[in-house]
Amino acid sequence: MFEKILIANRGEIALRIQRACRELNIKTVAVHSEADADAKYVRLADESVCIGPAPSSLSYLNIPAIISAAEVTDAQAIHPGYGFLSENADFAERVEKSGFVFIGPRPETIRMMGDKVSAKNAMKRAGVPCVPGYDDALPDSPAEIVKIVRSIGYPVIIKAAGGGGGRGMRVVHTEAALLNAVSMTKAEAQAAFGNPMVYVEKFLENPRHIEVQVLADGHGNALHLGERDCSMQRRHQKIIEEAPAFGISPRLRNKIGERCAEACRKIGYRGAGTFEFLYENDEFYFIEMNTRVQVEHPVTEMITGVDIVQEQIRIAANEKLDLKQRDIQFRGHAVECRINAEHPFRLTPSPGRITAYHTPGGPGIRVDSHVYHNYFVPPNYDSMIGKVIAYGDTREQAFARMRSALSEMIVEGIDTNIPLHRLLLQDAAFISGGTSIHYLEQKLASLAPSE
Ligand code: MV4
Repeated sequence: MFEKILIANRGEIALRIQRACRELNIKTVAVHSEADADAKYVRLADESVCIGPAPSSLSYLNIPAIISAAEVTDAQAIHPGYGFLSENADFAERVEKSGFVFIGPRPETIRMMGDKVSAKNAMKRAGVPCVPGYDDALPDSPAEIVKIVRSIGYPVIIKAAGGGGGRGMRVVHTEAALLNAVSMTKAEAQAAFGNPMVYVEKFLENPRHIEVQVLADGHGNALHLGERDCSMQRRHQKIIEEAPAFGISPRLRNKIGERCAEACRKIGYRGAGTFEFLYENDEFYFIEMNTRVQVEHPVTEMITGVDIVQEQIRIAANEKLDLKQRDIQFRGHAVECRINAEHPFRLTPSPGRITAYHTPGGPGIRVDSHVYHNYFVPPNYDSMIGKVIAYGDTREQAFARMRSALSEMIVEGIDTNIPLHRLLLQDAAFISGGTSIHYLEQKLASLAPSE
């Protein structure tokens, strides 16, 4: 096992990774920007290195500074967390070329999943059900494009091969709008990702976003940890996630989960990973794979008892998975509310000083957050300041505990989305279960038409 790990991230996930390291008796190195010098996880780390000024491009995305920090502190491995450099294949490659272990998949795997066309083809070949569409990037010939899309049938969605997470997409309802939409998406893709390739899929009108968590070692062993429903989102930012997904039977869970685990074995996947699906009319359709730990990993940890971050570290240390699929029991229900420093309905960021802070507790409540009384939320980064996770024997109990937790929670001095969470936990359609990816945007529009 490693003796020292450098954590190339900030905020709650930096703290989460540190906790996993401490339990495994691994020393930690925190790297931080000038804006994060006073952060709790920086003080709690065994060592810390300032890697640059506040803007991410000069600090958390500064590859040479991070590798130098690993060199001067003699760390053996680098955990990238989520966001920032976590899915950057060039970073993973440079980490390994510099003699450190990258805690994540091989650089070639990250690169393959970063190209959404090659990711989809790999998964289709490996037996994972995909959204119907055309299996290649679109050709240049207008006549061929028209023919391809006629065979799929309208509506379709044009997506950038180098995109993902909702960036660079366009829905097309008619042939009249097709060629212009393709040109526009290509131009945007070139500008945003340096890659003009686009592909086309049947557009699913009202799906849910359900994802499957997997763990795979470098020795041919893979297992799934069930699914999460992440449909409660706006502008591609999830705000509530839960596990298991409402209405998925154990049989269906095991079927789709086993398809994902088998795909991991077939492509030689290593590390923790997430298969993202759209779910509509009782069918799963693969869209993308994430090669990092995700914000919402705690809901899976709560219902399986598996520490996903510790497993990532063990796998990176070349250990074999000691868990077998039959050891994984799904028990109870968990829900997570992401707490953001933003106006609850206008959704504008609200950085600043936290003048009063009280976190909830009690049975089944977990709070993953790096903030504290008098903490200053810097304006330079993502607005998420923490996560409240509620576990219960049933979905009803988990929701009741979440309501109680949200009623106890106090964050003053800045705006947060806690009032929105309180409202959603009382929402009849959400409570009934199975609301789609469009639900929150519709609800927000009906709540505050004037705002
Ligand atoms: C889709 C889709 C409908 N049909 N693909 C957006 C994020 C990116 N990961 C894929 N996305 C979508 N792909 C087909 N064929 C609708 C979305 C989508 C979405 C997906 C997941 C979560 C939120 C979303 C919000 C809007 C659109």
